[in-house]
Amino acid sequence: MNNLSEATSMKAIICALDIKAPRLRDMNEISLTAEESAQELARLAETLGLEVVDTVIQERFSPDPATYLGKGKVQEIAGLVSDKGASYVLIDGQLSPSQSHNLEEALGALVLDRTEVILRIFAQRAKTKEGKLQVELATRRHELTRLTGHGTAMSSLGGGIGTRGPGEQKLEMDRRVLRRRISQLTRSLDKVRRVREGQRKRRRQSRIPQVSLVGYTNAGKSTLFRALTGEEVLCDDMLFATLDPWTRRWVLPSGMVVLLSDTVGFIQGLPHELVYAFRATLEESLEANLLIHVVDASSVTWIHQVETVEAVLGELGASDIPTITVFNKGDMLSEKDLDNMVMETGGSTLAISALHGHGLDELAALVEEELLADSHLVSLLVPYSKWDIVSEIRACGSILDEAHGDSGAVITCRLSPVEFQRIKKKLSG
Ligand SMILES: Nc1nc2c(ncn2[C@@H]2O[C@H](COP(=O)(O)OP(=O)(O)OP(=O)(O)O)[C@@H](O)[C@H]2O)c(=O)[nH]1
Ligand SMILES: [Mg+2]
Repeated sequence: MNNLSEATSMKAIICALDIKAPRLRDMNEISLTAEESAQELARLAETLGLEVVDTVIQERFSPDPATYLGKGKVQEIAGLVSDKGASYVLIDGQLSPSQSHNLEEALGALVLDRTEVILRIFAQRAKTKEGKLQVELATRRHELTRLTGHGTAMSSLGGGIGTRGPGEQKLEMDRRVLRRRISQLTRSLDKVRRVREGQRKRRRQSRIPQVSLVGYTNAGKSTLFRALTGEEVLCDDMLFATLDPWTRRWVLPSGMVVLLSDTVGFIQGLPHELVYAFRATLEESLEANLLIHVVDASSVTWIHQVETVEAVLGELGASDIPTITVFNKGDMLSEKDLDNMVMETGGSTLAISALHGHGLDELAALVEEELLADSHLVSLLVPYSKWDIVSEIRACGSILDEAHGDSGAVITCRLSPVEFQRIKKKLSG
């Protein structure tokens, strides 16, 4: 893989194909227009610290097997590269090793495809030990797939039939080194995860309901997390500001306590290597009683973003978790447009502005309603001598009425069957 430090400038040209054959448009059937997708790649480039100096979109029926873009287009871009002093050409698609190699030769610039751009952002942003290990694992796995490709392409370098040429021997060695590193990384990750497993167990035993924020990158998950928990997490107008998950207590206005998690955002074309490497972290965040799917209502591509998030959640086996959809950044839209969005989407849906703190009480009420969906209305006589039980009821249920007498109060509340049994036991014990 190329190294950022090899580049002489931070200028980049974005290139995309507008594929006309519907069958080849997009394997995931999520069809942003070529322009929208290229704009997103431009934002990814900026996140990486690059300056986008031009964008070239070519209409074709399918990618060129040798150079991805058409030969004439490649020449045109080579001219742009030298005119604009660009050191990078970013391709909004996935390149084969030979396409990547041929393009670099023809363009005289470092060529990165979408997967490589995203991997580099993750590498730049990972902070925790686990995050760093996961990113390196994803990167090495990606490199291994690339080497395998090169191997086939270069096997003709071998001396004769049945012998191995120097090129192939070197490749075999590179592959071995990569495989060794991959298994080392996997072992280190397992170790880190065993420690987390302990924390996770304790959390599960505490029986505090878990609520996770999910959504497309830059939708406003961390801003909402900060607004709800008061935790000073990084919120930034860049893609993938958050990589490592955070969990904090969120006390709802009613007194009910939940554990809220903020996590990494999704994006279309998220490299499989990354989903694989981050699987454990993601699955942990997604082991929730309830998801809050944060949608950037101000984005013109919000529908595609919702589809992407739902597809990744499906891939991670989290489709069945009850979900509240919040249309965030409501401050940037008219009330009418927001109402339409909420109405069209249906289900548990709400418009909010995390930045301005609008709609947060309504969100809390909706969260409580969802979490207590399987609860029953019950009455419990709580003696004043055991009054601390009332705060426990408040933390796991919802108190509707208190009727005070001489020695205690009758508490009318909503509790899940499990919590009801637990509280009843405490009262009689
Ligand atoms: N106008 C407006 N901007 C918002 C709102 N919520 C978040 N933002 C802005 O959107 C940008 C992204 O917010 P984040 O909270 O970092 O988004 P995120 O979903 O955590 O993004 P990643 O961690 O990168 O996936 C920031 O510039 C926020 O200030 C909102 O309600 N209104
Ligand atoms: Mg974030």
